[in-house]
This record gives sequence, structure tokens and C-alpha cells, in this order.
Amino acid sequence: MSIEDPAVVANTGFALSPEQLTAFSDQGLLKIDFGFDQQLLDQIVAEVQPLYGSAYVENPLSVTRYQDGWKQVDAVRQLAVHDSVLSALRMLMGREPLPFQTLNFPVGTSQYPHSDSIHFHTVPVGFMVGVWVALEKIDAENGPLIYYPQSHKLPYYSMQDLGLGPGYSNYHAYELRIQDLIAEHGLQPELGILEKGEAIIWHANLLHGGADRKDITRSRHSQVTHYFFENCRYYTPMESRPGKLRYREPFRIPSRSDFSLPPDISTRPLPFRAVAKLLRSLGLHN
Ligand SMILES: O=C(O)CCC(=O)C(=O)O
Repeated sequence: MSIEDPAVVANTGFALSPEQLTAFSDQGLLKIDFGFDQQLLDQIVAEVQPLYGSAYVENPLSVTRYQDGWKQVDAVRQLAVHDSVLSALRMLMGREPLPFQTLNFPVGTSQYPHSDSIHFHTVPVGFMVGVWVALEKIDAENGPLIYYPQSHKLPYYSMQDLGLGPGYSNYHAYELRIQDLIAEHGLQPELGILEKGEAIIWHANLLHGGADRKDITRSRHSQVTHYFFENCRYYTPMESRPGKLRYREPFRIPSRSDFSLPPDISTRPLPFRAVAKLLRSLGLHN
């Protein structure tokens, strides 16, 4: 069945309205309630906590993230591949979504604004989104998301466009250049004030980060999943130079919990990956 087939959307019972599609394209983000099962959200919070490690046990407010918790916690995976989310993303982008990374946050990140296109990029451009889910109530005090509506209409800036060399050692300089751009364009921030279970879908180029944690005693449990879309080339701009892109293998978080191959298959020796490729070509492996 092709993704253009309306049955794909109808099957899951979830569809975006024309107003929501327009809002995403105009604003670069969409605030949305997918009606997630509250028990699933609580399960994620409870089961991810041990993954934050000993620093978290000593001081639960000191650790800001855990990457790819879906490999250990099935509830994280279930949220990342939720049918309603995938249906919404198909409608937004007209291609099959490929969830490729999860991040879980116990507290606000206070992260400077950035465009995800500096971390994950595609050829053709723009086939990436983030879906950020509030796992508890988020208000102005516990470090909500901060974002700049319409900033996705700015050019896609690479490190080189901003006069910077590649590599994470230059990342703070990138953040400062983005601060300058925000001021130059007079962009106005908004905060992601959300009820538990609500989500924000952001465009690949939307400037966003973590607002200040005004109350540093409070948690801000949340999960973001990053998605690419099928039939692109994928690369990591921070590790790329013009004409020498650091390509990434397409990867999809498995949609079934009875996944019979290990999730870290892309890091396995070549013969193992060749078998996976064969299985994928036969439709037996995501
Ligand atoms: O959760 C946050 O505070 C920021 C998350 C973020 O910037 C991202 O996932 O790209």
C-alpha cells in the first residue's frame, strides 16, 4: 500500500485538519493532543529513571537527558512509533516517517535555541521533524520548550554559512550566531506550555531550545523523537564540510516489540548488516 493511499491515514483513525496543516506550514510547529494513554506516559517516566544513572540518584535534577531509551524501555519505543503520530507526520510531509532517535528529559535543558538541521539534515532539505511530548504538566516555571514561530522560514544555515568550522567544538559559537540572527530578525519567542500528554511537532528548521528553569526544584519529564522521512539522503551537518557530507544510514526504530533482531544492528559487523539488508529487502525487517 502506498502512503498516498488515504486508507493509510484512515486505518489509524487519526487525521490532521486543513487548519492544522496550514498552521504547521505557517508557524513551523503544531501543538497537538494525540490522546496518548496516560498510563503509557507514567510508565515511560518510571522506567526511564533508572537509565539516568548514579548522578541522577544522587541529584535527580542534575541529569538532563538520556538518548535512545527505546532500546531498553519498550514504552519509549511505543510512543516514538505511535500510529497517530506516524499518520500525522505522513500527512504533513507526504512521505513515510522514519523515527530514528529518542531523547528523554527529566528536567528542563536550558539549551540555547538552534535548528535541528545543524544536527540532522536531508537531501532534499526539510525531511526531518521533532515530536516533543510532555510527560507531565509543563508551565513557565519548570523549563518549558522555547521556540520562535516562523523561524523555519530563515535559510538553512550550515556552520560554514555562519563563518564557522565543522565539529562540536564550535557548537557554542554556532549558538551565539543564532542568538545574533534572532535579534537581527526581531524574532519573538513563545513557550511550550503544555498539559501532560500534549505534544509539539516542529519543523526541521524551527529555532527552539529549553527556556530557563525558574523553579530548579521541579522536574520536567518529556520525550522527543526525531524523525527523518523515506527516500532521502541523510547526513550530520556538524561533521560535514561543503562537498564532503558525513552521510548516515537510514534507520527506523522498529514498530513491533517482537522485533527479532538486536536494535543496535547498524553497529554490528558487516555480514550481520548484510543479512539485515537482505531481510529488509524482503520486507521482513524495518
Ligand atoms: O527539551 C528541550 O529543552 C530542548 C530539546 C531540543 O532542543 C531537541 O530535542 O532538539
